[in-house]
Amino acid sequence: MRIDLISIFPEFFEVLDLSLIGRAQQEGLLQIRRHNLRDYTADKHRTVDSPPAGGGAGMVMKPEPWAQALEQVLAETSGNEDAAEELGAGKTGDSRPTLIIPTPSGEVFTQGHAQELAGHQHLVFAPGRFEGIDERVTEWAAGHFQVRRLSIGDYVLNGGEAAAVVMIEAITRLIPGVIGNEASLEEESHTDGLLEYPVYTKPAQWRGHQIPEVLLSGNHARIADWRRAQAEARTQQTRPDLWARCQS
Ligand code: 6GU
Repeated sequence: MRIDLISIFPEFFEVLDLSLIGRAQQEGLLQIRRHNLRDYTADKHRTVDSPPAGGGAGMVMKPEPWAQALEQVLAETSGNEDAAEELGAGKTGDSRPTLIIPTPSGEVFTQGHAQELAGHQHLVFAPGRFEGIDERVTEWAAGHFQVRRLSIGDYVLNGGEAAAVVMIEAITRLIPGVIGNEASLEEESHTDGLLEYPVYTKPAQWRGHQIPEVLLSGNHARIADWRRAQAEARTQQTRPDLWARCQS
Protein backbone atom coordinates (compact mmCIF):
# COMPACT_ATOMS: atom_id res chain seq x y z
CA MET A 1 0.00 0.00 0.00
CA ARG A 2 1.09 3.52 -0.76
CA ILE A 3 -0.05 6.41 1.46
CA ASP A 4 0.44 10.09 0.57
CA LEU A 5 -0.07 12.68 3.32
CA ILE A 6 -0.61 16.33 2.46
CA SER A 7 -0.55 18.80 5.35
CA ILE A 8 0.83 22.12 6.56
CA PHE A 9 2.40 20.03 9.36
CA PRO A 10 4.03 17.09 7.55
CA GLU A 11 6.30 16.54 10.60
CA PHE A 12 3.18 15.53 12.52
CA PHE A 13 3.37 12.20 10.67
CA GLU A 14 6.88 11.31 11.86
CA VAL A 15 5.17 9.08 14.46
CA LEU A 16 4.41 6.72 11.58
CA ASP A 17 8.12 5.91 11.38
CA LEU A 18 7.91 4.23 14.82
CA SER A 19 6.88 0.75 15.92
CA LEU A 20 4.93 -1.62 13.67
CA ILE A 21 4.12 0.94 10.96
CA GLY A 22 7.76 2.05 10.82
CA ARG A 23 8.86 -1.57 10.46
CA ALA A 24 6.23 -2.19 7.75
CA GLN A 25 7.74 0.72 5.81
CA GLN A 26 11.27 -0.66 6.21
CA GLU A 27 10.06 -4.05 5.00
CA GLY A 28 8.41 -2.52 1.92
CA LEU A 29 4.86 -3.53 2.90
CA LEU A 30 3.96 0.13 3.13
CA GLN A 31 5.25 3.27 1.42
CA ILE A 32 4.38 6.54 3.18
CA ARG A 33 5.18 9.92 1.63
CA ARG A 34 4.67 13.28 3.33
CA HIS A 35 4.04 16.50 1.41
CA ASN A 36 4.03 20.07 2.73
CA LEU A 37 0.93 21.85 1.41
CA ARG A 38 2.84 25.16 1.47
CA ASP A 39 5.21 23.81 -1.21
CA TYR A 40 2.22 24.00 -3.59
CA THR A 41 1.47 27.71 -3.06
CA ALA A 42 2.58 30.34 -5.57
CA ASP A 43 2.86 33.49 -3.42
CA LYS A 44 5.75 34.79 -1.36
CA HIS A 45 3.93 34.19 1.96
CA ARG A 46 2.99 30.61 1.00
CA THR A 47 -0.63 31.40 1.91
CA VAL A 48 -2.98 28.45 2.45
CA ASP A 49 -5.98 30.16 4.09
CA SER A 50 -8.40 32.98 3.52
CA PRO A 51 -11.61 34.34 5.12
CA PRO A 52 -14.87 32.40 4.61
CA ALA A 53 -17.14 33.48 1.75
CA GLY A 54 -20.35 34.76 3.33
CA GLY A 55 -18.52 35.89 6.44
CA GLY A 56 -18.10 34.32 9.87
CA ALA A 57 -15.34 33.30 12.23
CA GLY A 58 -12.02 31.69 11.34
CA MET A 59 -10.33 30.95 8.05
CA VAL A 60 -10.91 28.47 5.23
CA MET A 61 -8.20 26.59 3.30
CA LYS A 62 -7.84 27.90 -0.24
CA PRO A 63 -8.55 25.32 -2.97
CA GLU A 64 -5.63 25.86 -5.39
CA PRO A 65 -2.74 24.61 -3.19
CA TRP A 66 -4.73 21.40 -2.55
CA ALA A 67 -5.37 20.89 -6.27
CA GLN A 68 -1.67 21.48 -7.06
CA ALA A 69 -0.57 18.99 -4.38
CA LEU A 70 -3.15 16.39 -5.42
CA GLU A 71 -2.20 16.77 -9.10
CA GLN A 72 1.44 16.19 -8.14
CA VAL A 73 0.46 12.99 -6.30
CA LEU A 74 -1.57 11.88 -9.35
CA ALA A 75 1.36 12.62 -11.67
CA GLU A 76 3.69 10.52 -9.47
CA THR A 77 1.10 7.72 -9.49
CA SER A 78 0.13 7.55 -13.17
CA GLY A 79 1.47 4.45 -14.84
CA ASN A 80 0.90 2.46 -11.64
CA GLU A 81 -2.78 1.80 -12.39
CA ASP A 82 -2.12 -1.56 -14.05
CA ALA A 83 -0.01 -2.62 -11.08
CA ALA A 84 -2.76 -1.41 -8.76
CA GLU A 85 -5.28 -3.51 -10.68
CA GLU A 86 -3.13 -6.62 -10.23
CA LEU A 87 -2.59 -5.89 -6.55
CA GLY A 88 -6.28 -5.92 -5.73
CA ALA A 89 -7.81 -2.55 -6.59
CA GLY A 90 -9.43 -4.50 -9.41
CA LYS A 91 -11.73 -6.14 -6.84
CA THR A 92 -13.75 -2.94 -6.73
CA GLY A 93 -13.28 -2.27 -10.44
CA ASP A 94 -12.02 1.21 -9.57
CA SER A 95 -8.27 1.78 -9.84
CA ARG A 96 -8.42 5.48 -8.90
CA PRO A 97 -6.54 6.35 -5.69
CA THR A 98 -8.71 6.90 -2.61
CA LEU A 99 -8.73 10.43 -1.21
CA ILE A 100 -9.60 10.59 2.49
CA ILE A 101 -10.57 13.99 3.81
CA PRO A 102 -10.57 13.83 7.63
CA THR A 103 -13.31 16.15 8.88
CA PRO A 104 -15.64 16.24 11.90
CA SER A 105 -18.49 16.65 9.37
CA GLY A 106 -17.74 13.29 7.71
CA GLU A 107 -19.12 9.76 8.14
CA VAL A 108 -17.91 8.18 11.39
CA PHE A 109 -14.90 5.91 10.72
CA THR A 110 -15.42 2.33 11.94
CA GLN A 111 -13.64 -1.03 11.86
CA GLY A 112 -15.71 -1.69 8.72
CA HIS A 113 -14.11 1.30 6.96
CA ALA A 114 -10.68 0.11 8.16
CA GLN A 115 -11.27 -3.36 6.71
CA GLU A 116 -12.45 -2.00 3.39
CA LEU A 117 -9.66 0.59 3.05
CA ALA A 118 -6.99 -1.99 3.97
CA GLY A 119 -7.74 -3.55 0.57
CA HIS A 120 -7.02 -0.35 -1.34
CA GLN A 121 -3.69 0.10 -3.08
CA HIS A 122 -3.25 3.86 -2.74
CA LEU A 123 -4.64 6.16 -0.04
CA VAL A 124 -4.16 9.94 -0.03
CA PHE A 125 -4.96 11.85 3.18
CA ALA A 126 -5.83 15.55 2.99
CA PRO A 127 -6.22 16.75 6.60
CA GLY A 128 -7.31 20.37 6.82
CA ARG A 129 -6.79 22.94 9.57
CA PHE A 130 -8.81 26.07 10.47
CA GLU A 131 -12.51 25.81 9.53
CA GLY A 132 -11.79 23.26 6.82
CA ILE A 133 -11.02 23.07 3.09
CA ASP A 134 -12.99 24.91 0.37
CA GLU A 135 -15.76 22.46 -0.59
CA ARG A 136 -14.94 22.71 -4.29
CA VAL A 137 -11.77 20.64 -3.69
CA THR A 138 -14.05 17.68 -2.83
CA GLU A 139 -16.13 18.27 -5.98
CA TRP A 140 -13.07 18.62 -8.24
CA ALA A 141 -11.27 15.65 -6.68
CA ALA A 142 -14.22 13.32 -7.31
CA GLY A 143 -13.18 13.32 -10.98
CA HIS A 144 -9.78 11.79 -10.11
CA PHE A 145 -10.13 9.95 -6.80
CA GLN A 146 -12.59 7.84 -4.85
CA VAL A 147 -13.34 10.49 -2.21
CA ARG A 148 -14.26 9.72 1.43
CA ARG A 149 -15.02 12.36 4.03
CA LEU A 150 -14.39 10.68 7.40
CA SER A 151 -14.59 11.71 11.07
CA ILE A 152 -13.10 9.74 13.98
CA GLY A 153 -15.89 10.64 16.42
CA ASP A 154 -18.19 13.27 17.82
CA TYR A 155 -15.70 15.79 19.18
CA VAL A 156 -13.59 18.53 17.59
CA LEU A 157 -9.81 18.46 17.01
CA ASN A 158 -7.63 21.38 15.93
CA GLY A 159 -6.95 19.72 12.60
CA GLY A 160 -7.32 16.46 10.71
CA GLU A 161 -3.73 15.24 11.23
CA ALA A 162 -4.33 13.36 14.50
CA ALA A 163 -7.47 11.80 12.97
CA ALA A 164 -5.45 10.72 9.91
CA VAL A 165 -2.89 9.01 12.18
CA VAL A 166 -5.72 7.15 13.96
CA MET A 167 -7.22 5.97 10.66
CA ILE A 168 -3.81 4.97 9.24
CA GLU A 169 -3.05 2.89 12.33
CA ALA A 170 -6.44 1.15 12.17
CA ILE A 171 -6.12 0.47 8.41
CA THR A 172 -2.47 -0.55 8.08
CA ARG A 173 -2.50 -3.07 10.95
CA LEU A 174 -4.97 -5.09 8.83
CA ILE A 175 -2.51 -5.42 5.92
CA PRO A 176 -1.12 -8.97 5.93
CA GLY A 177 2.36 -9.02 7.48
CA VAL A 178 2.15 -5.68 9.32
CA ILE A 179 1.27 -7.31 12.66
CA GLY A 180 3.48 -10.20 13.70
CA ASN A 181 0.64 -12.27 15.14
CA GLU A 182 -2.28 -12.30 12.70
CA ALA A 183 -4.38 -14.41 15.09
CA SER A 184 -4.53 -11.45 17.48
CA LEU A 185 -6.64 -9.62 14.85
CA GLU A 186 -9.44 -12.16 15.06
CA GLU A 187 -10.44 -11.93 18.71
CA GLU A 188 -10.21 -8.21 19.36
CA SER A 189 -12.92 -5.65 20.11
CA HIS A 190 -15.14 -4.63 17.17
CA THR A 191 -14.05 -7.44 14.82
CA ASP A 192 -17.18 -9.46 15.65
CA GLY A 193 -19.29 -6.45 16.75
CA LEU A 194 -18.66 -7.17 20.46
CA LEU A 195 -16.24 -5.54 22.90
CA GLU A 196 -13.35 -7.73 23.99
CA TYR A 197 -13.58 -9.94 27.10
CA PRO A 198 -11.29 -9.07 30.07
CA VAL A 199 -7.74 -10.46 29.99
CA TYR A 200 -5.35 -11.50 32.78
CA THR A 201 -1.76 -12.69 33.20
CA LYS A 202 0.44 -14.08 36.02
CA PRO A 203 0.43 -13.97 39.04
CA ALA A 204 -2.82 -15.82 39.78
CA GLN A 205 -3.16 -13.81 43.03
CA TRP A 206 -2.34 -10.10 42.89
CA ARG A 207 -2.97 -7.57 45.69
CA GLY A 208 -5.96 -9.57 46.86
CA HIS A 209 -7.47 -9.94 43.36
CA GLN A 210 -7.69 -13.34 41.66
CA ILE A 211 -7.74 -14.49 38.05
CA PRO A 212 -11.20 -16.03 37.41
CA GLU A 213 -10.94 -19.73 38.23
CA VAL A 214 -12.20 -20.90 34.82
CA LEU A 215 -9.16 -19.40 33.06
CA LEU A 216 -6.88 -21.67 35.13
CA SER A 217 -9.02 -24.78 34.51
CA GLY A 218 -7.41 -25.83 31.24
CA ASN A 219 -10.93 -26.52 29.87
CA HIS A 220 -10.88 -24.73 26.52
CA ALA A 221 -14.59 -25.10 25.80
CA ARG A 222 -15.51 -23.62 29.20
CA ILE A 223 -13.00 -20.81 28.68
CA ALA A 224 -14.47 -19.97 25.26
CA ASP A 225 -18.01 -19.92 26.73
CA TRP A 226 -16.92 -17.70 29.62
CA ARG A 227 -15.18 -15.26 27.28
CA ARG A 228 -18.20 -15.03 24.99
CA ALA A 229 -20.50 -14.34 27.99
CA GLN A 230 -18.10 -11.67 29.30
CA ALA A 231 -17.88 -10.00 25.88
CA GLU A 232 -21.68 -9.93 25.63
CA ALA A 233 -22.17 -8.58 29.17
CA ARG A 234 -19.54 -5.90 28.63
CA THR A 235 -21.09 -4.85 25.31
CA GLN A 236 -24.61 -4.66 26.81
CA GLN A 237 -23.41 -2.56 29.74
CA THR A 238 -20.90 -0.29 28.02
CA ARG A 239 -22.22 0.00 24.47
CA PRO A 240 -25.98 -0.60 24.25
CA ASP A 241 -25.82 0.89 20.72
CA LEU A 242 -23.42 -1.85 19.54
CA TRP A 243 -25.43 -4.51 21.36
CA ALA A 244 -28.66 -3.47 19.61
CA ARG A 245 -26.89 -3.70 16.24
CA CYS A 246 -25.58 -7.19 17.15
CA GLN A 247 -29.11 -8.38 17.91
CA SER A 248 -30.64 -7.14 14.66
CL1 6GU B 1 -11.35 13.94 11.07
N1 6GU B 1 -11.02 16.34 12.14
C1 6GU B 1 -11.18 17.22 13.12
N2 6GU B 1 -10.66 18.44 12.97
N3 6GU B 1 -11.87 16.98 14.23
C2 6GU B 1 -12.37 15.75 14.34
C3 6GU B 1 -12.23 14.77 13.37
C4 6GU B 1 -11.53 15.09 12.25
N4 6GU B 1 -12.87 13.66 13.77
C5 6GU B 1 -13.37 13.96 14.95
N5 6GU B 1 -13.10 15.22 15.31
